[in-house]
Amino acid sequence: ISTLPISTELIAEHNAALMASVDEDYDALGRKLSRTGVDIDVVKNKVAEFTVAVPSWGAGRGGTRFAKFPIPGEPTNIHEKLEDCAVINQLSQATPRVSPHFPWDKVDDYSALREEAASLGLGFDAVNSNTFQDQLGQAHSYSTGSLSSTDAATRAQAVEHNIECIEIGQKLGSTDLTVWVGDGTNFPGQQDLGRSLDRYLDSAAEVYAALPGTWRMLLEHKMFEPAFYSSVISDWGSSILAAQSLGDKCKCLVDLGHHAPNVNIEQIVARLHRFGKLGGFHFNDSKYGDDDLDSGSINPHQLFLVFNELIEAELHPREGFNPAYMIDQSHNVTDPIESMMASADAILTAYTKAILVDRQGLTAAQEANDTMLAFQALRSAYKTDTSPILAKVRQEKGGAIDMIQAYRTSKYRERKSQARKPVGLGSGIV
Ligand code: AOS
Ligand code: ZN
Ligand code: ZN
Repeated sequence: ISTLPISTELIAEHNAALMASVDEDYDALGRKLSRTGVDIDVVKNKVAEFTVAVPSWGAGRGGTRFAKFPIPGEPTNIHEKLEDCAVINQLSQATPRVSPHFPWDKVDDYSALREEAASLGLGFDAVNSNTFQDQLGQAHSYSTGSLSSTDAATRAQAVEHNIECIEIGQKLGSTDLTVWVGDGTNFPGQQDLGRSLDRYLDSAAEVYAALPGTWRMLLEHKMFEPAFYSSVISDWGSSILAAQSLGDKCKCLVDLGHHAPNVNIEQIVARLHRFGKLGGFHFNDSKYGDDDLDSGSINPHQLFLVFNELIEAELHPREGFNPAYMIDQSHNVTDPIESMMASADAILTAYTKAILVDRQGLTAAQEANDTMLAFQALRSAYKTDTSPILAKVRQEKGGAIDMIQAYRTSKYRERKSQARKPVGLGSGIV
């Protein structure tokens, strides 16, 4: 039995009021695209198949190490988070999977949780382990690192936690384990840079050995934070070397915010794909560092260029090309449901524009070294307003044409603020 949180009548009524203008814009765009030989319905059908996962922790208000400002009606446990994720999926029709984080989302009965998610129209995506903070009652502190700690008992505990995450994931129907560690140093000389990677690789190999048949291990690199001098898996170079030494089932995950400003992330994407190691994404945007701002809010063009490489990768697949797409953002000043709906829209927009690139024209211009025409092939796709395609996709799948407006009309958050207990204050690390 389905228990969807937003009334389907409300969505239908909302769409009915906007349908005529969407049709008009869709038809106009269709005529424009047909002049260059593009069938808008083909594009629409491709976009309708694209989905991106949302993180369970993204449903709560994020925060910084300085403050967190909770909102009334914020979810406080995995059940409430799933319900909020169901709203995002119901209105966007683009986010049918949730990525859980342990021990944050720990429950007693995971088969029941899987059923609960299914009744909300959701499944589970990659499982995330957490060895970057200590939990109450934990035997060994991660203050010396986790998979790379100099302390053998701490490393063993981190390995065991990752294996437990795989076991939980199996019950939830996941097939990927995402491993991001905060391991690193704050002072030159604090640790030996070579030997800490040795220890990481040895521990990671133990986790890798526990992967069930079809499972993948996704290594997420990050330049800095919480470690401010050196991080063990700091960049895509460390990540791909680790993934190559661990084995075929180990791939790299690119979180867009985990690079130095101005780094050419789309080229990293192309490189990882070239060596069959592109495993997944955490979408967000950044201005300075790991800001976890909403996808496409700062640099939508970069997002488009990343998707341009993904389309290239799709057309020239390497073995095992099947990236796990996920949003990973910190919603510090917005309603997380609204942010994730808007982000799903930004991600699908970048994807749609990348589909519109005239691939033959682009390749011909590249072969002929016609720089301007090659650039224009990308530019003219990027300039296209694809919103009528996205609105139509949502409407046809049962979502809302204007997600934010429909969400506000539903008064979902107001209702939850009556029903849910208030969230405590404190730093909301994400
Ligand atoms: C941390 O910076 C990473 O983005 C990870 O993906 C992390 O596990 C996630 O943000 C939850 O804290
Ligand atoms: Zn991330
Ligand atoms: Zn991050």
